[in-house]
Amino acid sequence: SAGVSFADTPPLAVKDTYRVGFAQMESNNPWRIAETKSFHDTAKSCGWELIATDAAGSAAKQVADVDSMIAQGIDVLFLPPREEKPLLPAVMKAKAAGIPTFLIDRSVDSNIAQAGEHFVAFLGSDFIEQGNRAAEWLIDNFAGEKGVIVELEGTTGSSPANDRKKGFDDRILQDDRFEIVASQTGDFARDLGRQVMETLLQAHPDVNVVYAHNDEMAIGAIQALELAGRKPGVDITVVSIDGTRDALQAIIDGKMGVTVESSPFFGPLACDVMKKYAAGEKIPGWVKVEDRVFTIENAADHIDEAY
Ligand code: GZL
Repeated sequence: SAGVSFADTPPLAVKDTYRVGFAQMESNNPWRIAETKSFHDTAKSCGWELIATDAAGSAAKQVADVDSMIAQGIDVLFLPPREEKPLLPAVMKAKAAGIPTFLIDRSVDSNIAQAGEHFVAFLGSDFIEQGNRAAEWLIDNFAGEKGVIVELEGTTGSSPANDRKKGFDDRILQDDRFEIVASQTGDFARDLGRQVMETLLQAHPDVNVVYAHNDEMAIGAIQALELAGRKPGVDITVVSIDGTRDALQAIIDGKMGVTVESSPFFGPLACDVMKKYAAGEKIPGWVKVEDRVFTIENAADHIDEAY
């Protein structure tokens, strides 16, 4: 959208310090931990009195955490909604309480809630584009005659899982060398990714490509493959998203082909956008984060900045 009309989203006064709600969904992987640290590291320089909660993977608890922040009184809410539909009540309650909300790293069901109306903006990557780029790398670099793909999906009902699936599937199926024989959620988690990969490997021993919606599941899949005597990077191609340290190391070790970056460092961007909004600047409904692609050509150059 062109920008936000302030009549629709609550105003935010320019202050020296802001009571800021940050309702994190979980802390079960390096990506989440890096994002939370980014907000804490930004708080002092941005004048935030940070009220941070962790919903331990429960959308319902994340909604309850937002409720309690509203009751405590916050000036602004930064919310990474775990799932597109269950977090809608949190967005609606914050708006009703006159609290400007910025969605961080994931979004909510856009049929129900829109930027500029129910929340100020979504700050995050283009997950469809990330899926496209993962598919494009595979199309350009897969040497086999036939690509038999197993897909490890992220958290069911989350915008990155929905859009990374859409972006990848739509693109890869344009190349008739490829077939997706199974697609199942590993909830963005390493151990579940490993378990799901073990099961799918039994059912599809001919698999020679794994597409994981995030590096944690990709690393879990690599563990499963090696336990089964397969050679990731040699007899099976692994394609992933995020850009964690372990993934960059797996690329350097020749076990993973590519990881499309999905940066977790939202603290500084959230500060910048919040201050612009308070100063009366128009904020686009989607503040898009640009991502890089990490392969054997550049993984070693970026591993020191990785999380
Ligand atoms: C992406 C973020 C995803 C990461 C996963 O913005 O929502 O959640 O890609 C994380 O690693 O679990």
